[in-house]
Amino acid sequence: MQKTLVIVKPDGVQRALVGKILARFEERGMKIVALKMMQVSRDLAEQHYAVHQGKFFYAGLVSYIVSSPVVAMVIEGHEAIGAVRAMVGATRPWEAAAGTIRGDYALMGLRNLIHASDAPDTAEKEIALWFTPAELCAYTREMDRWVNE
Ligand code: FUP
Repeated sequence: MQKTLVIVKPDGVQRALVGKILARFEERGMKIVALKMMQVSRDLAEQHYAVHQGKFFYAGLVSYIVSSPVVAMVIEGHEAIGAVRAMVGATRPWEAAAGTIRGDYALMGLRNLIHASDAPDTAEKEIALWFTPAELCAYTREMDRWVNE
C-alpha cells in the first residue's frame, strides 16, 4: 500500500473545510495513518518548498503556509499517491475539474487548500520531513477487506 502526505493548508483550516476534506479520503476507503494540527515553522516551510527556492512565488508560498495552522496527515491506500492527487485537482483552482477538492471548494488565486505528494520519492521524503516514525500508526480496520479485496 502506498502512503502519501496530505496537508490541509491555512486557507482550508480557516475556511473550516478540514472535516469535508478528510471525509473524502475516508469515504474513498483510504486510511488515515497519521494526523496532526500544527503551526508550521519557517524552517519546515523552507524545507518543504525547497524545490521552489529561487522562483518568484517562493517567498509568498512560505509566508502563506506559516500564516495560520495546518492539518497534516499521512493517507494510506492502494495507489494512494496518484489517487489522492487526482482527488485534489489542478494547481490553479479555476482549472481544477469539478468533483475534485480544489474544483469544488476553490476558485481564484493560488490559495488552493491542500497539498499532496506528487510521486513515491517525494511522498517518502515529505512524510519523513513532517512526521516522526513513531507518529505513524500501523493498524488494520475491519472494513479494509471490503475495500481492498
Ligand atoms: P501542487 O502540486 O498542485 O500543489 O502545485 P506545485 O507543487 O506545482 O506548487 C506548489 C504551490 O506553489 C502551489 F500550491 C501554489 C504555488 N505556486 C504559485 O504560487 N505560483 C506558481 O506559479 C506555481 C505554484
